[in-house]
Amino acid sequence: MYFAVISIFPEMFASIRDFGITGRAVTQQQVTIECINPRDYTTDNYRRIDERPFGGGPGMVMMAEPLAQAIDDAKERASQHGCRIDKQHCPVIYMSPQGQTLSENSVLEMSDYDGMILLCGRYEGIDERLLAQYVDKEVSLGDYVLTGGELPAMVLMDSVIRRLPDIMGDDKSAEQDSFVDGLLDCPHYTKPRDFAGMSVPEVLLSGHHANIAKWRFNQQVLRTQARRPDLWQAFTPSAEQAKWLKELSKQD
Ligand code: 4GY
Repeated sequence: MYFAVISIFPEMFASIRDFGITGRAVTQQQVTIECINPRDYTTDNYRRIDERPFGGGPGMVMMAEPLAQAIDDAKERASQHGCRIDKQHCPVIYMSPQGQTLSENSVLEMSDYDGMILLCGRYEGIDERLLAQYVDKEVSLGDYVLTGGELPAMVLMDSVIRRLPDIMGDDKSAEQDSFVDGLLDCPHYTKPRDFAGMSVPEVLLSGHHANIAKWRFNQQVLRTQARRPDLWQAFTPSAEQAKWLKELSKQD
């Protein structure tokens, strides 16, 4: 999968490019991440990318021109990397609190793209005409405001990369995780058997795989009911999960 990131702070992307599972995906060429600095598309001596807002008020606004050229270049590069250049296959995505909230379902849909072009805003934001002309999709991480779109772009890339086929070292873990079946994750334990006066739940040491699976599902249910009643309300169990829920309701 191909990612072009448009940002005035390209060095920030070392953290996703060079570390962990995402870093390995880059090294193994399952993923390409290219940064494009809109400052390189300015024409004045000061390399200005921001200006004061029309109508007045505090802060600065990113100008349309350098960003438009950066996006055109990003599309050129994306096509050289085999991306089909349309919003179905390689959308231009703007990270902002005004967008649709990211979810594991939308992440999974986005993992089918050939690539994406991620536009990172700074200051008060970007000239609305650039957004109207060039942006296919606006995505938010949640109802809070950051100082720039770089961290959100990396969050989006990280969540999409981990849903690509053959990316996770321990293959099944992406599907087994929290949210994939609409429930929170179960607790995890490892060595030592005793820590701070607490032992490991007996069933996990039993080697009885069916009982372990049922226990973990039960923990997911209890945690989701207690912590996220909204998710529990929306949860639709699979046939096997429905059977387990019936068994568990008889137990207490
Ligand atoms: N929340 N979700 C977010 C954000 C900050 C554009 C400069 C968010 O996605 N992005 O807070 N981005 C940016 C937004 C102008 C600040």
